[in-house]
Amino acid sequence: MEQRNKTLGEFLIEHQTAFKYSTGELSKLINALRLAAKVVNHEVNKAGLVDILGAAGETNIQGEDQQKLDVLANEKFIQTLKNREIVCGIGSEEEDDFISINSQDEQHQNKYVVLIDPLDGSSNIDVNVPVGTIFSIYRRVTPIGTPVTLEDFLQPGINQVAAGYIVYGTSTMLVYTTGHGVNGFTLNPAIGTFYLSHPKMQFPETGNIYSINEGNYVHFPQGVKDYIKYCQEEEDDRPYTSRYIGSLVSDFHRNMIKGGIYIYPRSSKARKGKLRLLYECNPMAFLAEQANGLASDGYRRIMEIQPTELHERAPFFCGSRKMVEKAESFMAQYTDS
Ligand code: P6P
Repeated sequence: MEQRNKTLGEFLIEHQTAFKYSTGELSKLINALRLAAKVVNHEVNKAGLVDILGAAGETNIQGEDQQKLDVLANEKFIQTLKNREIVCGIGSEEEDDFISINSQDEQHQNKYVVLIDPLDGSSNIDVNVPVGTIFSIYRRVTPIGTPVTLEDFLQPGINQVAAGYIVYGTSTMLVYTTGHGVNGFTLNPAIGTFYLSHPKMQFPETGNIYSINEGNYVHFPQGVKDYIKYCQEEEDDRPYTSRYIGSLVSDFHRNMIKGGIYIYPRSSKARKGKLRLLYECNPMAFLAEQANGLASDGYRRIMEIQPTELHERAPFFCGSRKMVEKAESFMAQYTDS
């Protein structure tokens, strides 16, 4: 029989025991995300054909116009996670507060909380640029059987038990980790099955791509300005190539395959940067470290930051190890930049 790629379902069964808390719950969780991903993928891919483009007329807590697909993706992921009776709480970029899921069943033993950015890069939707979903999974820290509290969500990234993203690009991929490396699965839309297409993904130790919105150059800290100039000098393997899609998941995914660094620093316009610590920086940092990369705020490991607010932001330097270390060396020259 010809050898074919493993399906996501087969992979989950094969690696069930590797998940240290597993009683099959992680598989149910990833399966819930897989189902929602297929539904959202279907909507994203037909966005141009039906009237779900354009803002939903509301703004989210971030003050950003909510695109209709944002709202739909948020509803799909929340509903699917609720239905699977594995999760006791959800924090979403599109929800002002966390959602507590209290089953009527007094044996309510759901142990996990999920933090999610249902559709990151959504401003790209109506210009047909890839967007993504980012998720981050923790075990609750408050007593099982009681309603979740904010404490269950404000955990440092080092406590994550799983994290990943779905990228709705030229092909739709689910990329995730449970702390045992990073694996990528590509959807065959004809049959609705994800196949293991990128086993053991790793950032090249260095690269020649830097991803940053240089339109904000004048507002950047001096350390970032110096690093950008370093990337542009004609020396050694430089100048590097500038690639910025404006969709974190897509820039991250390309950099993980080709080598590169993504930077969204703080600036005089955004004192803590733009990306959200809990449902963008931490899950991407978990993936980066599991793929031999690094993720910092320019000075310290992202996953060691103790969150204080559900929607707090953090500066983000992430990618190939040597490139992040080089950028940090420029930041270190200026204490208050
Ligand atoms: P800017 C999308 O809104 C996002 O959160 C990331 O996906 C993306 O990298 C970044 O913001 C783009 O922000 O300010 O450069 O348009």
